[in-house]
Amino acid sequence: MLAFGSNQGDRAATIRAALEALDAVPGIRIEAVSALYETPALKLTGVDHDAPAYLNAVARIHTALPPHALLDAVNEVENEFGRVREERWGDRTLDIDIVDLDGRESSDDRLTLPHPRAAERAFVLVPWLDVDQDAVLTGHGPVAALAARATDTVTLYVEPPAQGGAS
Ligand code: A4P
Ligand code: MG
Repeated sequence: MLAFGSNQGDRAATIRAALEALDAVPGIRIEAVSALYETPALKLTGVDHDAPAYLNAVARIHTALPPHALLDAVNEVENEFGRVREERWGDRTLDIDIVDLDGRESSDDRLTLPHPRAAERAFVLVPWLDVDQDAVLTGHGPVAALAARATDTVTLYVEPPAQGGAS
């Protein structure tokens, strides 16, 4: 499962384009995508209602790539969409996290699986339920139970209609 977050620029278009770019990578197939959710920015200091809100979504993937090759691909797509790493948990055009890879548990200096902060984040757990109601987060239990416990707020995002068009 991959999680997408954006709070800068055209957030929905960026997430959609990132999904397409990942699906085009040999060895990665996007199998299912959640709805988009709008969520207040979580900073290291807590929820920041003054920062631009995020759109978050998750996607179920099938991949033939080993975990670090998948991380490389994900990082390339982040860079392609203008991500500049400044402040940790800072505003960004695109963040892609590997939430879970077939229940694998591992950790090194580049990659921790499952993602260490997924278990308490409604902005990951709620969209995850869209694509798999019975999902289980390795080491933490059913995603539905975790989502019920998470305290951050997520609101289903409905895209505004495109401007112009019919006259
Ligand atoms: N890394 C280790 N494990 C993983 C993994 N499972 N998936 C390493 C992806 N990356 C992983 O990430 C820092 C390093 O984590 C990478 O070099 C990678 O090798 P980063 O993307 O450079 O920096 P970051 O995202 O700012 O830091 P971090 O700690 O990954 O933050 P999070 O946990 O990703 O949180 N608020 C809302 N509402 N919605 C959001 O989506 N996202 C964040 C980022 C903060 N606040 C948010 C949201
Ligand atoms: Mg990250």
